Amino acid sequence: MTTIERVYIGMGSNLADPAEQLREALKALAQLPHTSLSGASCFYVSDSLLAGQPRYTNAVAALDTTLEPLELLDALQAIENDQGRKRLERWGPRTLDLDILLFGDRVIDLPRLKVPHYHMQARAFVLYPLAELAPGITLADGRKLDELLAACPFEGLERI
Ligand code: PH2
Ligand code: MG
Ligand code: MG
Repeated sequence: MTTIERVYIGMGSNLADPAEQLREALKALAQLPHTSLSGASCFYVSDSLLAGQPRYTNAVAALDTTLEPLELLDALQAIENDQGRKRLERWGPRTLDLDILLFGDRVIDLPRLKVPHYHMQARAFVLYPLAELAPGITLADGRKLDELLAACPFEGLERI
């Protein structure tokens, strides 16, 4: 039997009209095979974690998919590439970043993919949009979203 998994994708852009990049990416996510786009959060603007970069626009999307995690990762990287992502430096500015935050109840520890996404607990631009789509959720590793939110101030996020 094929399992349909609920997956949350963190989306970010800080180049070339970021909000438009996220809108384009949502259209591309909706076209993925064996996948439906089940929801999208509002868009949020915040300073980059790295000084000297343009501000980011971020959002979270919810997918229901029967793709396997690495198949989905390949598909997300293809969308990033289609939207002009250049992999020049780690954490460099980017037209589009699509990160698998949560993949059903799975904990994944592969060289290419760690889920739940590393550092998501400390990133308001991930936690607050995720909470719009999945309020009260418990992560696959047992952490509660509400507790992560309580430790991560909304400060610095601007909802657009
Ligand atoms: N992504 C980064 C570095 N800094 N800052 C914000 N506000 N949003 C991001 O998505 C982000 C960042 C590299 O992944
Ligand atoms: Mg990222
Ligand atoms: Mg990424």
